[in-house]
Amino acid sequence: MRRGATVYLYELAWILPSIAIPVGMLAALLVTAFGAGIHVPSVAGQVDPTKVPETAPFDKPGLVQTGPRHYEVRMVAQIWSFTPDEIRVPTGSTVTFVATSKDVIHGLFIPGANVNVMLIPGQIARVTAHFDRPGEFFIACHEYCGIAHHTMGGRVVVETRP
Ligand SMILES: [Cu+2]
Repeated sequence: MRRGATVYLYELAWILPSIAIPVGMLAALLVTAFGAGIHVPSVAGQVDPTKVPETAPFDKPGLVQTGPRHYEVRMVAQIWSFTPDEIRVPTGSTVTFVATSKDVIHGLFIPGANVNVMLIPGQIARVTAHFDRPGEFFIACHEYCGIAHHTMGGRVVVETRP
């Protein structure tokens, strides 16, 4: 093979994957986002962060039953606690967390329950989890929010109820 042709083949061997890989990634993104409907938990609305205690549904934080084995938690995060910080639901519950922050950026992370969102002042986060087995799930703030960040937590207690 002539030298010029070899260089051309090497170049082609690099150029083709460098086009194919991003195109493949874009295709995977489009298929999962629009085909499979997979999205990151997104912003579910806005709230004035200085008026959280007066604004529904955060004026009455807590657990609300919305249907058989369906619950909604209206949750407010502030330095350095969650309100409410303990939630009790029966096994097999579907729980939607509607949460925001009153002050700085916090996180809402429940390991083992597929809950992982940022709580940004002014934004409402909405995320749904299923609790199919009894036990205790730790609620953690996983965005560093100040000197007592490590003490900011809570728990979801999934109880066996008839
Ligand atoms: Cu925090």
